[in-house]
Amino acid sequence: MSIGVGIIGAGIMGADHARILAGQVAGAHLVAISDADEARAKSIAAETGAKRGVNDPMGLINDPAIGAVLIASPDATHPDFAMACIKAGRHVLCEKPLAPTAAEGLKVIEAELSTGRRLVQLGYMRRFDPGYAEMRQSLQSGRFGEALAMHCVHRNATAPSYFTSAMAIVSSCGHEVDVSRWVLSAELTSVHVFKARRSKLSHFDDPMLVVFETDKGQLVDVELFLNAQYGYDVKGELVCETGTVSLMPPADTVVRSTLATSTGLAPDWRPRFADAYRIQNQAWINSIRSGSPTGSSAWDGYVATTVTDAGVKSLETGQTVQISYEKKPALYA
Ligand code: ISE
Repeated sequence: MSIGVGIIGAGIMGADHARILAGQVAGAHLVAISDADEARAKSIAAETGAKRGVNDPMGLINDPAIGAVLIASPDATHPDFAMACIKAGRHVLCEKPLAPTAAEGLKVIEAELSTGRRLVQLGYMRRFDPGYAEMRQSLQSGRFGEALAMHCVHRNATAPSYFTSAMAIVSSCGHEVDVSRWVLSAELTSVHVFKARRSKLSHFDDPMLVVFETDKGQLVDVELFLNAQYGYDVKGELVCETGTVSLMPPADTVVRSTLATSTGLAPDWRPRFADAYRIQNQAWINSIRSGSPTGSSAWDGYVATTVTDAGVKSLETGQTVQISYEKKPALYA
């Protein structure tokens, strides 16, 4: 049976998810798209063949024709919408972050625990990127011995004008938090945020260097540079005892011309992670149909917010901050 999907938010990500679900994912159909700007919701609904464009997210959640809801509204609204979906028994794919802070994320965990089943998947799509998946697989194969460190670079061409240093840690660095935990099968135990000399083209601390320690004694370093100007650029290298595994530059061709070789870069994350989003969204629908959850859970979302809370504290104090978590409930084992 095809799953009826509703999307909350018709901005950059909501529209992208609507196109992916309509054109590249089997086993689901779009029922409604909701946005505070109803005209925008209607326009994306018309483009993607969704039955309705509305400005009533609660009505969408409670629509009996909708079995699964994709939340792509502004970050601060995620926990309330996720809890309303849980209450209505809807499956959820919630764009990251689960919540702006760990305290708000915990409320979602409590709501999910009260149902006794996992309904929420977090949109940390890098877990579905073929490069990161192969990196994790290489480590698990044991071919290169133990993992010692992971180097990450996260650059955007430009950040939105409303972005702050704290948002860079929560919204952007949150990806590295999730993917490094997943690749290393480890938990992050401390964080120190260093501010580099600020680019004069940036209105917040940019670039920053973020260094994490893991419970296995590894180091994870992240260069966050969200006004790098030249394009969207994500790099990752896993350093093991007898070898390293690096992400390849995401290009199908190399151009040689006028005494130089070059490969293209995307303006933002959607082309770079197009495969990851498509695979993630198909896996979400498959997991609803099969009853076996996949991807990042609400717990992973809570962990990411706990780490980013600590990162924001380090940014504010200039100190290394130790990270502690609630006890992991059995539902997420
Ligand atoms: C954005 O929300 C994303 O998720 C992108 O992957 C990230 O690169 C960007 O910095 C975030 O703002």
